[in-house]
Amino acid sequence: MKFWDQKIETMNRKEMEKLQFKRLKKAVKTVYRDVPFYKRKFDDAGAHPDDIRSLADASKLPYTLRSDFTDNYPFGMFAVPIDDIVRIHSSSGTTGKPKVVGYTKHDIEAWGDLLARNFTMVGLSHKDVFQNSVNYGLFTGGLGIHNGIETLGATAIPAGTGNTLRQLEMMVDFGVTALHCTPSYALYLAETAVDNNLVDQLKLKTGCLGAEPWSENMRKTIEDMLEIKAYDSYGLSEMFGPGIAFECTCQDGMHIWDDHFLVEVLDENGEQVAEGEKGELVLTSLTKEGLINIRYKTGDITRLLEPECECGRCSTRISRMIGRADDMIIVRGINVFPTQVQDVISKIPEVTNQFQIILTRNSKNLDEMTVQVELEKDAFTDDIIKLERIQQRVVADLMNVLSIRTSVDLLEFGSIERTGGKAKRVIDNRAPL
Ligand code: ADP
Ligand code: K
Ligand code: ZN
Repeated sequence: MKFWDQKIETMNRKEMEKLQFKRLKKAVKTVYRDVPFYKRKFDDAGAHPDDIRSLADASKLPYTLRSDFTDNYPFGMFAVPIDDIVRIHSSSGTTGKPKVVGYTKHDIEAWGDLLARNFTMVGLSHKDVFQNSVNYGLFTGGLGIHNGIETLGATAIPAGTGNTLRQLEMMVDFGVTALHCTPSYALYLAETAVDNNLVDQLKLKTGCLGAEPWSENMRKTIEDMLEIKAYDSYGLSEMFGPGIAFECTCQDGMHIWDDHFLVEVLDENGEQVAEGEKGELVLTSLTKEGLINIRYKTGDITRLLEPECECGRCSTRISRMIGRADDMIIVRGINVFPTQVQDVISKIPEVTNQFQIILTRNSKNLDEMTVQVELEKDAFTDDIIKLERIQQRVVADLMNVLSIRTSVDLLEFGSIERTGGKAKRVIDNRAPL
């Protein structure tokens, strides 16, 4: 099967926009009527549901921010009474306080359906045995993906995180063909599989990896080590969780689903960017009941791509995430995204893809950036000259891309902590000025 929902996935622009407009009007009316927070927000901005006379009128509505979730903690953003909420999740809290999200029965079904659509897009079906190696707590990647696997009709293995060797043994014993986890954990699984000579025994063919930024080179490394195809999966709790945007088998950008979301990619002035340009992803929920977000500023930076795709789907398309706005660090006035560091080191064979950025301030109050990287096992040597050469290469390549001088620490293989959750890449020890 090529499509899960062919009609929607291949709907032409005009018809899709008609559907979006109908859903947008309903969503805006609902939040204005049922969510005091939105009533206030709209009133303050001089916006009213009656102003929405076309899809483009969405730009008259105020943005919703992450801080709105903390300000209305825990349930103040919900659009239905708690009686109608059948499940609560919360953001993993990578940055700041967690955001609490709620789902009606219909939301859970719609989310499962959306994930089944994505899984079908990368060639999965009810025949697959699908291991979900993320945390099953409040994090949406656990139960959320699980629900999608069951909706698809594949066999769900709720592996959770931890005990990596045991996870691999399970994959061998159960004949696991598909895996969901973070890219950094996939890399760790791959390292462990290679170390234990397990790769040949795996039946794994597809990885759905997401929840944190990763690079094209990291994809290649994971694909080569595990002998699989790996696809980028993007989502955020505020909009359901995973499944909002997903790569197809073309592996050239993600499809983002216009029937569920009004998609904007905005520049600093709040204008929609041209195709190929980057901006912040701003999303409006069109189908949700429990929690309806109007023009939610995701903080995630992406590039808007041309909508045509060889796979035949007609959705809006975006590039992999370049970074999140609040991940960006400013070092001596220069903007640095951790993904840029990942890109650089993934091209250097002697070091692994694991890294950590340590920020400090020197006695002259200037920022210092140290990048800790790990030597590959087979690059380990007592030869100081050789080690220095590797270190200098990392410094030089980082300098080329970032335009700032960094110190580089070469660590022994395995020194940087591998977790099943999102990797912590930046440690900012700079005292406030
Ligand atoms: P938190 O903000 O606490 O991490 P979530 O667990 O809801 O909350 O994570 C959502 C965020 O994770 C997104 O806003 C985005 O920054 C990041 N993310 C999710 N999937 C991807 C992906 N495929 N690529 C890059 N970043 C991603
Ligand atoms: K995150
Ligand atoms: Zn496609």
